[in-house]
Amino acid sequence: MSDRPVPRRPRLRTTLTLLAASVAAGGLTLFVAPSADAATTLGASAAASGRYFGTAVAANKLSDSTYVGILNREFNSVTAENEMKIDATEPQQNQFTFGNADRIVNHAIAQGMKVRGHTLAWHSQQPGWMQGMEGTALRQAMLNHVTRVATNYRGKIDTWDVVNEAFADSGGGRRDSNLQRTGNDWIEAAFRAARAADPGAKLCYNDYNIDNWTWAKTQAAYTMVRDFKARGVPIDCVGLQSHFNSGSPYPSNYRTTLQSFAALGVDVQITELDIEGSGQTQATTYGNVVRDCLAVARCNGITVWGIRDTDSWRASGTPLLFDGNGNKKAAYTSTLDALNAGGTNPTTPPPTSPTVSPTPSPTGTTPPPSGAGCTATYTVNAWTGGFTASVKVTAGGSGVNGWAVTLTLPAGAAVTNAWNAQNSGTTGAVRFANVSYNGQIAAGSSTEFGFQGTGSGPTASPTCATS
Ligand code: 9MR
Repeated sequence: MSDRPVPRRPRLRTTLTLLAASVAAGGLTLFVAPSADAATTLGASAAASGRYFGTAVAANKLSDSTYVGILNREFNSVTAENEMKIDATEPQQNQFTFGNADRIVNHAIAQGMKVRGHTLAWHSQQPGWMQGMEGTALRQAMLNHVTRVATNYRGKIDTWDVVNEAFADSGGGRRDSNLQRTGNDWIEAAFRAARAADPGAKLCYNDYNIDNWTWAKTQAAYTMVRDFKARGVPIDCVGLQSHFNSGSPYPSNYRTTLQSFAALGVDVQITELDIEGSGQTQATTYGNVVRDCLAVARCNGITVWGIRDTDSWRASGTPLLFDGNGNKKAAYTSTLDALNAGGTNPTTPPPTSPTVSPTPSPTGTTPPPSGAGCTATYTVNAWTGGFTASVKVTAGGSGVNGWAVTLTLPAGAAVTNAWNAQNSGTTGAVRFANVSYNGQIAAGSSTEFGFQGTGSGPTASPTCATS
């Protein structure tokens, strides 16, 4: 041994020194290159280029240890497969249930994963009470739903699919639905309500069969997004579901579609990816999809629609990355290799500030109390014929045990429903009193309530009184 000229240990030190110097110089690309240093999970590999790799999750599978093991190891974003849909979160009108959605959100937060919210307004999976509604009543119920659910999850959702699947499968027009029949502006009204409720979340339009650039449905969605951007409707991203099969195959112009949407000034995300097939053919298509996303700076996340083939809504098409036993398929390896090969880094700007009409408030403020009393401020999100208002009640230096805010509505306006407060009257000077659980406010602290109405929103200053 003593005659060996180059011992191993100094060589290792040299390597470590070079690595440290590279990191210090910001040379993280070293770890993206396909080498022994490449990331070994989908999430970590996507994160190396500033993206996420997510999956749809079903709450009832969070007790399956194989499922959770893969989820926690491989993914850094989740979408509730069904638990945040309208029928799940508002089964009876104005009665909200978040139990199953919370199980998914809480799991994701504990694991440091992002959450894609899916979905606030959709013609499908409506609860029975909503299916039977039309017109103004439905428009208001939809906006109330958007406001309440987005408010409930404010601060926890990275991106909301605000509106899902609003275009017809052929012909390039809107899909007929009870929501569409409330007026063509229902989509932008939903986006405005979502922005007002959770200004920090990115807001997406999400659809299937908008992958092929030459298809009329793709062009229809593109034209809507271009119009929204031109008119200041608050939209941040487009979700391409990308359910690929023989009837709707991966198109060779997919990258063009991603680039074209991105050029409008929105992020693009692949939101429900699954590719029916098997073996190397399927693997190659997965790799192509990932390479297309990585080639587009604003394609900042990919979500597959389930973990194992047996978890899929189309299980017989074996469209996912893991087999029924949780083993990695060739499609997994191809996906990871494509992620590890790297791509452009995303240049995602923060969400634009809320664009609502009329200009967001706080509109009126009562004078600050000197040591006692309360103050109120509010913001309004209005559309033609209706509005929602969010009111913040702040206690003065002595704290309060009960409060009431009075807001005067303009002529013709009327309150249709309120949350976290009880209203007396619906027109003119309307009084909103605390409910049982939010009457007590500690000194300097705040609570919030909201209401929805027809006509124009309030513009006058509110008054706040203790009781
Ligand atoms: O995967 C979901 C499945 O469990 C439900 O039965 C189905 C009901 O509509 O919805 C599936 O998810 C859909 C998603 O919400 C929207 N895009 C199409 C997805 C597959 O149908």
